Amino acid sequence: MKLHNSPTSPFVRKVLIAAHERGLADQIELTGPQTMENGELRAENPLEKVPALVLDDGTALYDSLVIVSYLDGLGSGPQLIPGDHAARTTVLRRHALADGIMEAGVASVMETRRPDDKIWSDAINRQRGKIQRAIDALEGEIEAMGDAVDLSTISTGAALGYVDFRLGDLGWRDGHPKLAAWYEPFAKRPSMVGTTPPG
Ligand SMILES: N[C@@H](CCC(=O)N[C@@H](CS)C(=O)NCC(=O)O)C(=O)O
Repeated sequence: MKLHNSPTSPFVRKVLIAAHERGLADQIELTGPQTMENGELRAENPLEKVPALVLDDGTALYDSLVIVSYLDGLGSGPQLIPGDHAARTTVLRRHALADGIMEAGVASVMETRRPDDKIWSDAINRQRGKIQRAIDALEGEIEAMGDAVDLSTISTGAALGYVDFRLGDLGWRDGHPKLAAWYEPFAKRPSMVGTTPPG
């Protein structure tokens, strides 16, 4: 399998953490970010976004949730998306919170990369507000998430890792002691350590 990737994308990291947890990391060949520039990614994912996983038969899978769902049916290790309807809905809802942090985080970082006279601080603050409210919500959920390794906790790890990487000034640990206490050991899992964005 070939994964169109970027070393800094939190969505790619979500997929790679899932691959590690399912024992599949060594079956995935990373393309490197150049396929975002040279047209290869666009040819395989019309949305031109990473991650996109290209299977050995040429089928391309996107986006990150679909790829994690695919990996969940391969390999071994903890089941990432429960089969039970109620449990699956809860995991997907919590995944949506974490995914929303990633989306808003990436959007706010992209906004800062515009030419100075085109940066719109209201847009940045709107995205930061989403991140802060989602982190507040996760503070209320994290005890129930416990030490599970599933789509919701993997995504939460990837999202908080991205906030540390790009938005450290948010100081997300302040006022979120339960989430901070959960993240500390989770961030030491080999799947997290092995997928840390370049410093
Ligand atoms: N919903 C998508 C989001 C993926 C995404 O936004 N990827 C970003 C990198 S972090 C990207 O490829 N951006 C390029 C673009 O939007 O043109 C997923 O979960 O895979």
